[in-house]
Amino acid sequence: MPGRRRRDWELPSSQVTPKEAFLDRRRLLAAMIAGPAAASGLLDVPAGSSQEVAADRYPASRNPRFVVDRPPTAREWATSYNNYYEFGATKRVAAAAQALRASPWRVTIDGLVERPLVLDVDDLLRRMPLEERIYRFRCVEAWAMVVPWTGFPLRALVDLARPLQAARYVRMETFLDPEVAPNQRQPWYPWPYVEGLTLAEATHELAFLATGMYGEPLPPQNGAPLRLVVPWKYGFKSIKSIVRVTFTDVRPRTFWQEVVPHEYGFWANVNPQVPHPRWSQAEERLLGSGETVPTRLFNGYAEWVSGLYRGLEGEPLFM
Ligand SMILES: Nc1nc2c(c(=O)[nH]1)N[C@H]1C(S)=C(S)[C@@H](COP(=O)(O)O)O[C@H]1N2
Ligand SMILES: [Mo]
Repeated sequence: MPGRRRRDWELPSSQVTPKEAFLDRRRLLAAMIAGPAAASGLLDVPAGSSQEVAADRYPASRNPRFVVDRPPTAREWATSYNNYYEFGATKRVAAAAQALRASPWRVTIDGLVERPLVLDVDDLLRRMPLEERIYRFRCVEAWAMVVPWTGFPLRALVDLARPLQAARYVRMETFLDPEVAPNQRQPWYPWPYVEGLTLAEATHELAFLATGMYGEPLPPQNGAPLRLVVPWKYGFKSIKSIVRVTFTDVRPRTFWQEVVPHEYGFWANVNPQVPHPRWSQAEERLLGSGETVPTRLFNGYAEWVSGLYRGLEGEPLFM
């Protein structure tokens, strides 16, 4: 939170050696149960205590590399004006989303990897170097916000997964449970929600897996317990409540691509000069203040990410 003091047991992120923190795969794996046992139903995640263990990781130290020239959006706005179609097609889904139980929660890592894994999300985040990053966020519907996310780089998960040479894409999937999310009974949507990145995007330092926001664990409506945040892309790429991460050599067909292929593509990078077929993307409305401001190329992250797209100019990079 703005102005909060770092607790003395929290290391500033500059003091955390990424190698030590991310790549201690053996120790992490020792505490987790690997693929085959879990797949055959032998995984036994202890219930109860894990939620509290994870909660004491908040707030995490802010990484000063990731700041924004606007104040964070009021928490009340960011947590009550949401897109989460599993719980309804309006922005007021927070109440319905309370049905989501974020613990225990397992994430399957499979596909083109050295060894498939099933991870308990509390185990995972206890071992990841949680940090806070303030990012811009831009929905394709032309509203925007600034959010202090807590989480860890997606790259750390990729390193853990050890993708094979042939892997070129990372496909991510949201939970599927119509008992919890009644809108998943609507057959005209291709449930579960799916999103994807190239491996180059997924290992870019801005690609972030959020487990919290505003110094606390993620509320259900914002994608608890684990959601993607890719701030240079339209918000629909930032898939919520992830249960599966698959490494593949095939470009994933994403949820919104399936629903409206002529409006939403795979890349979905923010560009004020490329209008949506039904509206301009030149400006955006800030949640909370309601102020209208110009949209920026790659949502203000062009210096960071434009290198990712060299040689891909023939692709529809901005839809
Ligand atoms: N599973 C899932 N993930 C999702 C969505 C969704 O409907 N279902 N909506 C997306 C869209 S369109 C946006 S703008 C962001 C909204 O995130 P927020 O509610 O945290 O602002 O979530 C994205 N991730
Ligand atoms: Mo969105």
